[in-house]
Amino acid sequence: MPTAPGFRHALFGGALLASLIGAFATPASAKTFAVATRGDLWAALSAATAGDVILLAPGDYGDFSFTKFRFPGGHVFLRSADPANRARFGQMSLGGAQGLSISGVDAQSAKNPVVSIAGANIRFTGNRIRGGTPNRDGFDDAQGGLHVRMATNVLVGSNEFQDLRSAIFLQRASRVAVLHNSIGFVREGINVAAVADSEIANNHFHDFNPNYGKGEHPDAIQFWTNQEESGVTGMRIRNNFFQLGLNGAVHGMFIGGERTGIYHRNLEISGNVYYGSALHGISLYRVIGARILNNVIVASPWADNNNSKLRTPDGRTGGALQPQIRVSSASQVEVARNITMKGIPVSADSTAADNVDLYDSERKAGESWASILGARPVSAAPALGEFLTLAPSAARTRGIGLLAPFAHGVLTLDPVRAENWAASLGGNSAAPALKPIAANLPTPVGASPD
Ligand SMILES: [Ca+2]
Ligand SMILES: [Ca+2]
Repeated sequence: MPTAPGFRHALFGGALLASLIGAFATPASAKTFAVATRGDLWAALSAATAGDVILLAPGDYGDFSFTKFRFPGGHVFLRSADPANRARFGQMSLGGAQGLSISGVDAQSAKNPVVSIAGANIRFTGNRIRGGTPNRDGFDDAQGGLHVRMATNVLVGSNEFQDLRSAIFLQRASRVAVLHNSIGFVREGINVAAVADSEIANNHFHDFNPNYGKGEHPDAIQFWTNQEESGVTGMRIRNNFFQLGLNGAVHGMFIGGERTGIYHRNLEISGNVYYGSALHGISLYRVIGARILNNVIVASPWADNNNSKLRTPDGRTGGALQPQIRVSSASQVEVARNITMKGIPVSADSTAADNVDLYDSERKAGESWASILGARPVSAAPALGEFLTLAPSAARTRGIGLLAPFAHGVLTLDPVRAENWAASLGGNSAAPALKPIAANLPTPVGASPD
């Protein structure tokens, strides 16, 4: 059932007002609850009001449902008391919870998903989320890490996701900010459907462990529209580092759409760096209105196999192709100042200008790596700095590619620092500052492959 737009906007308005009050008027009567058991925690949540702090003593709090707790007018701050001995949870269910800030805890469970959020005005920061078999290998895990569904005004920030079938799932939600998370030892990154006015930025994707033997189609970020009544609208994907120099294809940003007549609209994809061997560095299908600026999409050495059928019997190793930016099945797309492989096919009503086409081993054509990056990154996990546009160079003068490094991945797992960082971002997640797309839109043709 889709969320009606009127309902969604009314809810967001309330959440924004509440968060502003919380930011500027922490009540003088704020209390601190020190808890050490599940019973203590339940009692503290039952007694708390916005502005209060709940300190969790070291220990195991098991599966815990926060669903019934709603704190209007701000947040109740829940965090580990001892940064060196973090509170542990199993499955954390935030159902329709409102006004909760949870920082510096560990959640680990074989249940699916490990953490779920379906309420409003939630901050989830500095936490570690792990699935059923925590051995820094996603091959043997069946869980989703964190689901944000039917929710609004949610920050998922500076968390570590490991040992998961998929890290994050955003669906039918608005005002969701997914910032500075480290996502590794998983088989799929972030999946997004029917989300509005949200941002995915400064995340670090690394060490994926897909099972190609099961026919998996791993993506760091995948959008879809299957069984949805709307696409994703108003989304910014910025300054993410996709460090995926593996012996197998993990796609970067696969912005797909399965349903005829359902489009993603108003997207910005800027300043991201993808290093890997999958076809879809950035691919847009059934999209109307997007800006793709200053991304760096480059092939890892594995890509030079130029063979999509390299699967080994154990399922650990997958195919290899030159990664690309593909926007030929999207409408009204501006593609500028990117560095990529094999050129950029665009649709008739889109524009591509001032992009660099790097030399690739398939066509044996393109601009030299030395002239654009100085040297080709070749290790399994090159540092972000290896993707900076060479200085000085003609490409840098033209403002192409990555001109300055950006912070990526977890900023802190410390309970207090994570909580303070979240508070410093303001009361709600960032809204993309994009222009509305013009009316009388042409209908793009073309469906997603797969
Ligand atoms: Ca595992
Ligand atoms: Ca996928």
